[in-house]
Amino acid sequence: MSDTALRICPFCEATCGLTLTIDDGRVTGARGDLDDVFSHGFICPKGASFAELDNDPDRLSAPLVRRDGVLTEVGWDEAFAAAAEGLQRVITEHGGASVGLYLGNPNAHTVAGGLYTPVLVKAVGTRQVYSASTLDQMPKHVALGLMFGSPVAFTVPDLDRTDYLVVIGANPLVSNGSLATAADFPGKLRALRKRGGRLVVIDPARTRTAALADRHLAPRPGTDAALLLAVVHVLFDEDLVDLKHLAGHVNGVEEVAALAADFSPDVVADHCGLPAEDIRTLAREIAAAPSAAVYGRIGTSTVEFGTLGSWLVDVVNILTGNLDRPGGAMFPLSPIAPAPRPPKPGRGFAIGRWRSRVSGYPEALSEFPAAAFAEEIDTPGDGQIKAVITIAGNPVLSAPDGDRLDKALAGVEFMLSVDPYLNETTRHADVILPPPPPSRSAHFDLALNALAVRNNARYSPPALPLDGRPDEAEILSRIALVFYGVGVEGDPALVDEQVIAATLAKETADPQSPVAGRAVDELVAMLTAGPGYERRLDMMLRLGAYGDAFGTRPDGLTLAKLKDAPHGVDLGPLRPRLAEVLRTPTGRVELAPHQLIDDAARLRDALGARSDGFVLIGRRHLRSNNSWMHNLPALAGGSNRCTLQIHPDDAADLGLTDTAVVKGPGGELLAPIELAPGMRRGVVSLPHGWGHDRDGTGQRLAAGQPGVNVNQLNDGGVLDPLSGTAVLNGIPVDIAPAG
Ligand SMILES: Nc1nc2c(c(=O)[nH]1)N[C@H]1C(S)=C(S)[C@@H](COP(=O)(O)OP(=O)(O)OC[C@H]3O[C@@H](n4cnc5c(=O)[nH]c(N)nc54)[C@H](O)[C@@H]3O)O[C@H]1N2
Ligand SMILES: Nc1nc2c(c(=O)[nH]1)N[C@H]1C(S)=C(S)[C@@H](COP(=O)(O)OP(=O)(O)OC[C@H]3O[C@@H](n4cnc5c(=O)[nH]c(N)nc54)[C@H](O)[C@@H]3O)O[C@H]1N2
Ligand code: SF4
Ligand SMILES: [Mo]
Repeated sequence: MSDTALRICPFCEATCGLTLTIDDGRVTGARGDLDDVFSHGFICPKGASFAELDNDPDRLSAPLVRRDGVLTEVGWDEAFAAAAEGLQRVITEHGGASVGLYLGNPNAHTVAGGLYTPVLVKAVGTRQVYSASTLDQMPKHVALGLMFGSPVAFTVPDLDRTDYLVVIGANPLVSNGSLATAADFPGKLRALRKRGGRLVVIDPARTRTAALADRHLAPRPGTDAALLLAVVHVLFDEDLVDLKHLAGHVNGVEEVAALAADFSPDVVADHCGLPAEDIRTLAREIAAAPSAAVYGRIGTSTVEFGTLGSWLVDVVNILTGNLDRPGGAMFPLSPIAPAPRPPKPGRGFAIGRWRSRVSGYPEALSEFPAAAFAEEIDTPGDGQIKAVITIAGNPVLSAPDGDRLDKALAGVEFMLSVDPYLNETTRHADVILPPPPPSRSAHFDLALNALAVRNNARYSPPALPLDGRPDEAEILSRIALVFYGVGVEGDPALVDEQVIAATLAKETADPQSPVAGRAVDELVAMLTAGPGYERRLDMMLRLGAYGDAFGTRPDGLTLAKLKDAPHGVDLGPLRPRLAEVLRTPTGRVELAPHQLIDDAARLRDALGARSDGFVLIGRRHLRSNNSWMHNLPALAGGSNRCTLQIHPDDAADLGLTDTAVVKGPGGELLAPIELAPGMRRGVVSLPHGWGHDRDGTGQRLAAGQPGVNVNQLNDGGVLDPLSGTAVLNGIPVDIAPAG
């Protein structure tokens, strides 16, 4: 007899509810949960492959420890002891500051990543912290921090209600949405058009999302900031600025007007490769729409002017009065966001509080650029990284110049990876601690609920028992205990109880907290009796915006209530809440932070400096997920291939028939071409996450169709200066026929 279990899908930001089929203690199928309050049955090919991923025979089921140079399966006690010994050795000799950490993307999709990596980073006490954020959304964090005083004050397009949506540099029909958590993004875009709304897509490639749009503008890559600044120019020039409810809450409008004065559509048209009239029409339509939202993602973020572009997305939303109102760009309210306090000025936001050792890059959100990880490992001197910990990441493929990082990692004194796969990065580890498969982990969206286009709360307990292995919460807690000085054999519950005690002490002492003045012991005793992560989630929910405030609001949320609602709790449409979110010292939106105004000088210089060579961009595929899902039969093959997409006329001009040599600033590679009539002339695309041809990895299917590592074309020398984010889109390349 089959059984079923509900499980939120952790493979992308859409957070679809899945119904898993379970036979004989293993997952055998997955379909969309029709009753899920958020996803209503939507599913994509990756979610549908949950069983294959869960049961992948190449997934590590036991820890690996390097013995005489060879990674060898050992028991958990031995592996933890080896991890502790290796780390301790380096800490004793070089100090905790010599430990470098790299945190990869799936940390945003696991309970362990959300709750324990912050504890671990603090316990290690190093400034050598790197993550996929500087290959992704760091520009947005910096822009939000400077504008709103909080780097996590994300807005999302109010997809269900907007009349006019501009998607710039995103392809949600394939990615299923990012920094905008919306299960069934495709359905929501169709619904928008059906109710008479309009969709504009700005992308150098005619993507599936662009094909759905009322209008597709195909600019030259890397020019979104100039394009958006020209939109701002038109808004001022044609007297279309209308702050509406935001009037009186925004500083710096004149400074933005002054900046935009130099960037008329006619001035930027050549740089952007678009007719000036198209830019004017866009600005007029955004201003005229009853409600509108501009939504930008990777193509606006991982580019030379990433922070400027990410900022200007919100500048347009603000100048047209579309920030923080239904149908516009709104701030979600996560169930674990602290209960709102009365508005008060914040301390503001700073970047560059310290700088990296080798290239002097400024920190952003206490991280250095992922593109600088290798140089901090392989450059000798004081402060050099001597030990590396990677958690859920594969920077050898995901960051620029993986060959250099590959060599650097081979030379560190000790490396620990927490990862289910032996891959291009983890193959260098001395110890690999594999987390259990997703069916044996609990799920709660700590990060993504704060980006949801409709407020909701859902919890999935583990669908299957752990079978004697530690979960990832325990793995990360035990590593933290090494740095606490307690030792790896300590009680991992210590970590949770310490966080709980510290959080509740702070809350009860805060006169604005819903638990002000109460006894910490009393509150601790009220928490659920489950594992530590459940106790922490219960605490966060109860202190949160919808929480029961530990009994004060009996109708409020607790973890027990979520467990009683396995399809989730709908918390309603987004509602205006700018005042709660603002943390600037002035208590107003800072539309013109000086760092951004100053950085625009680079943009001015770029306008005159265009070259006519080819530029490279990236793309994603519905059946691929960064570097780590190329090992599943259901997802591999077909159109999911690592090809160089190029316009047929460009291919003909170059005499390309099958394979091209592509040369970039960081190296060259051979790739099969794929004719793509939807690609802008002069632009080519290669997907990332491929290049599975290195020795000593353990993903057999992926190794059989390795593809090439696009990031080897990139030397990582060009970063968005404010955020330290690598330029991954808009890279100059030379292309020629192979042979
Ligand atoms: N199926 C699938 N889903 C995924 C992932 C995956 O690998 N596979 N990855 C997940 C992750 S980690 C993330 S961060 C999200 C990303 O989510 P998205 O940002 O929606 O993903 P992309 O498909 O990379 O879309 C970026 C688009 O920007 C375009 N572009 C490139 N350069 C420029 C430019 O200069 N200007 C403009 N306007 N457009 C440009 C590209 O052509 C591309 O269509 O997707 C997530 N979802
Ligand atoms: N050229 C180019 N490069 C890019 C991009 C691009 O668009 N173009 N996109 C960038 C973006 S947006 C991102 S987010 C990065 C991603 O960069 P990374 O996060 O470095 O790479 P991933 O391929 O996502 O690797 C995820 C790793 O997590 C492991 N993993 C999966 N599930 C779990 C789990 O539950 N626990 C643990 N501990 N590990 C797990 C996988 O085995 C894999 O090793 O790539 C970036 N690189
Ligand atoms: S869209 Fe994302 S969350 Fe939904 S099933 Fe697919 S991978 Fe999972
Ligand atoms: Mo990402």
